[in-house]
Amino acid sequence: MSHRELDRLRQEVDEINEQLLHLLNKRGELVKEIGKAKEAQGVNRYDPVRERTMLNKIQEQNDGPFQQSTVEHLFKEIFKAGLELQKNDHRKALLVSRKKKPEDTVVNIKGTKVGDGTQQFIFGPCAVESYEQVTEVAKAIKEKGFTLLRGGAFKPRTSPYDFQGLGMEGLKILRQVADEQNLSVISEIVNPADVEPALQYLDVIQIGARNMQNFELLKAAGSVNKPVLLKRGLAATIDEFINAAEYIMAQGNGQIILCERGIRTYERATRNTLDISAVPILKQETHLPVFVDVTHSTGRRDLLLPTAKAALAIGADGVMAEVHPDPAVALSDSAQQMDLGQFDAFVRELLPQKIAHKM
Ligand SMILES: [Mn+2]
Repeated sequence: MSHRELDRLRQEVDEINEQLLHLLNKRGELVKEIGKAKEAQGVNRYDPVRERTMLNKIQEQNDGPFQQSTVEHLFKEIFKAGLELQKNDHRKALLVSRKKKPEDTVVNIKGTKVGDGTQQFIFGPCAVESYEQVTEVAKAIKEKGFTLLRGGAFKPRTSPYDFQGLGMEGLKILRQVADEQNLSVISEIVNPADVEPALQYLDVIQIGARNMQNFELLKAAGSVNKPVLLKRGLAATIDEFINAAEYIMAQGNGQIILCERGIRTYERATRNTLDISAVPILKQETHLPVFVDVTHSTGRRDLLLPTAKAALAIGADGVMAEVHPDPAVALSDSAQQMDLGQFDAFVRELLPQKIAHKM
């Protein structure tokens, strides 16, 4: 075969590649159309009967040189790619998705910007116990130059006999202390009816892990103009987590911070298993800022620092950890809260540049 002949054949192959590409994309467009029509009718996208009919027809018409099994394999791949297109199209519809909005969402909490590339921190006791207890922690937070104070007033506990929190009284204490120390308040709300009355005390509404799929609560938080910190459920997949955020945003409130707080696995060395890879996945899939709660994911004081380092290294927008003046007598989570000395050491180790800067 002459060089010229080979060139000619290669050119023909190139042309066929081009035609195939064109046809594949044309098929893709049609499949997307079908996907939309099916969605409108509420019909399942994948239809194995239809796929079998298509394959049979193709194989009937196949006169080589490819074997039937090869043809089947090639077309199965094409079908799969079409199904993926439909799925991507569906995902595109989510308001919280990167596909919908490529730019990062920045949540502004009274001047503290979460999600703009700077690292932010939320500290405070597990539960609000008294004005004095919250003040002590708040002063330590302020002294280190942080601005976000957490504290639980409504505590959904595993056991109904455990401390349930001070309720609205606890929120009032948080507000008073935060105003005195010039901090912002983050606290959990558990009842949709409490969202409105709590607004005057809160700067960020927290929706806890046990309520991640409390859809009425998500809707209530979504219909007010206040940032929301949404924690991942203890047995929730990333997809379920993203859809929970979508519930909030679908009501009009897009000021959402996602918080990875560990998931339940068979591992018992930690209270939960910190799903650290969820952070970059959530950052890729959504435009929302992502926090890591190192206290509840590990349940161990000795792991707070290494997991916080990991969280920041992997791209989290911030870290949340619990601090109590005297964890030994704390009414909840006494095993994993830091005391004020440990809090000092934690910040010094985690953010040496911050402390150096202050000196
Ligand atoms: Mn706690």
